[in-house]
Amino acid sequence: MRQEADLILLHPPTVYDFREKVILFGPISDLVPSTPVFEMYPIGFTSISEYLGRFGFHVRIINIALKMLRSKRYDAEEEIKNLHPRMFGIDLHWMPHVQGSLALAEIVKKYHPTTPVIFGGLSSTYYHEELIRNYPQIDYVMRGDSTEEPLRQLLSAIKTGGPLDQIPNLTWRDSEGKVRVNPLSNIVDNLNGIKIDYSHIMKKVMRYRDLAGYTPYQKWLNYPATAVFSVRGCTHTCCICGGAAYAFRKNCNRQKPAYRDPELLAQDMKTIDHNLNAPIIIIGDMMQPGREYALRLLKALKKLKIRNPVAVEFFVPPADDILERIAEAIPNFNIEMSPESHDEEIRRTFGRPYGNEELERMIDTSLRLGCQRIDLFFMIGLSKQTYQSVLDTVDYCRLLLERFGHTKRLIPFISPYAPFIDPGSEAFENPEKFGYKILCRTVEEHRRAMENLSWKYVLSYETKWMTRSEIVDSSYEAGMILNRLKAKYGLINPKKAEQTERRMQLAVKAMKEIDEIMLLPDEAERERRLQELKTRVRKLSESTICEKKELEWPTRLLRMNIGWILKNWFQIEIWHRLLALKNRGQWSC
Ligand code: B12
Ligand code: SF4
Repeated sequence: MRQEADLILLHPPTVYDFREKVILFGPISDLVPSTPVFEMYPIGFTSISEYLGRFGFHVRIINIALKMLRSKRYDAEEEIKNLHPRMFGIDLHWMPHVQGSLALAEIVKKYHPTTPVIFGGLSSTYYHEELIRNYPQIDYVMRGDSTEEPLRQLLSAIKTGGPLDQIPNLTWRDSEGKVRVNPLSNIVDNLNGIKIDYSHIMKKVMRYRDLAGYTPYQKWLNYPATAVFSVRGCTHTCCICGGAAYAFRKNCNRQKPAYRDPELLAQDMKTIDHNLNAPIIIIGDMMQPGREYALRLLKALKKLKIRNPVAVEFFVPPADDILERIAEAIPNFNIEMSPESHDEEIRRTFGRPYGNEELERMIDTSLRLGCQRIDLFFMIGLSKQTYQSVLDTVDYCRLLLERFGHTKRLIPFISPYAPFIDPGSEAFENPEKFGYKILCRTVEEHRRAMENLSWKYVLSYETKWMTRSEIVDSSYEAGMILNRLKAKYGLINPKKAEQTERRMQLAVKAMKEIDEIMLLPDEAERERRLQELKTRVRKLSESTICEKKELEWPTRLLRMNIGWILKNWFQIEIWHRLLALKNRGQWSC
């Protein structure tokens, strides 16, 4: 069989096949660019592809979730059937993909029983033994946050039939069916050898003539937001975060974060700036590695004259002089901040050690310095948070808008922590300490939860202070009040606000209907009523409690470097033709 790639990385939808099912996903993805199908693939797919490419391995990425989303007629099985790589990789990075990842692996095995299937990502790392033991469609799990080099070693071993027991980070099943867990010893201590290279992706799009397969999320071509990574790991431990210092230590054997040198990070941004006039988000707080790091980054950025809108995130409000340097270095800067709650005790219990005074000082200074926009994210479902406290958070947003709303540059958001509590987070491991009750523990429990009809039943936790129903109800109530506040302060136009409110009302109604339908004794009648709800439900799961467009940072007309694309397209076309001739025996080197 001709192998067109050494490794094909497939990104699944959360639920396979979501197009056939009735599921009211609710506002689980309102604050990320994806739809509830979470079609965005892990950014690590691109660093894996670039790294393995350096060693002559061909890697292809196919965003199955996005292709299914784009067209009802797209047949994922048919596409998979016609692929013939040396190995398939499927991400189970985010736990909400658990149903989709396992189903996709089954399809791969149905058509390619002898081709190995590897899983990877943070959730796979946490559940590696359970995955290998209970799911025969998975042959390997590559653990850890940095799998580029171990994957190279695995592909070499597969190619040459070499042994697997020396490959770091690998969990596998041996010929006797025994689960083998190799040491998790490949832990990079900096990100200087790992590249997120958008030009590499553009070349691959052309190489495989598959734009949809590489598109990160549904609306990317209209609003191509990009990211650069300053870090893997984190210095903080927010109690419900599966990417916290605590979780990385236990799960990925990472004792401290790995950073990318600030000058290289600035250069990554310049490359994006050159090819795409797209907003760039710097993932990771630049203050995390220390003040010196932030100053070096800002110095390099100032020199490189980045014109794109840039969003920086802070875990703790930075000092005023850092904000001043940011304003000098980045003409169009935006800030992302997640205070989670207005209540300082709740915020501290969550793991964010700062008060409202510091937060407001940062807002005031940044707006004065010309910050284009500050997004503030608040969350529902926190330790010590009651229903009333959720409403008080919205009231705090009102106070903030009274003070800063005239600038139209402060945008508060509120959304539930959903659908799952992160496996590996401190609250998942010690729920009683934080007042959480965990409703899903195993892979299988999470998988089944994803198949529930509405997000109330998908939620994998409740707290000592709120039941699942209260988390759901307070999410809609808080969402409605905040939506009206945004209209009042001119952050969204009144028509959009009306539409969002209407969607929320319909979602509340649909959830009640689902509850009633589930009580119907007759199965056929239940199925009939559910099918009736299907189309309505799909429309209600996107931009539920806020409009997705609200997440977009101010930008000039988006621009792509057409010259660059055409030049590469031309080179690749010639290459394809020569290859075709070679395959027909008319050309050889
Ligand atoms: C940046 C980020 C995002 C970005 C995504 C960028 C991207 N496309 O990857 C955005 C903001 C969009 C995002 C969204 C979400 N996120 Co997020 N995110 C993060 C964050 C802050 C950093 C992730 C990171 O550093 N990745 C770098 C490394 C670890 O991953 P990577 O390079 O992509 O992949 C490497 C390995 O994981 C592995 N790997 C990954 N996939 C595969 C597949 C195979 C086959 C193999 C072999 C290896 C492999 O190899 C890669 C290269 O070495 C973490 C928190 C943290 N500090 O880690 C949360 C985190 C990963 N996110 C999380 C969650 C829950 C989400 C959402 C589901 C939240 C929501 N409800 O909306 C969504 C999902 C969106 C989607 N898929 O469409 C949780 C995951 C917990 C869990 N185990 O489920 C985390 C841990 C913390 C958190 N609560 O935010 N997120
Ligand atoms: S939520 Fe907290 S622990 Fe998790 S990545 Fe962000 S700052 Fe770090």
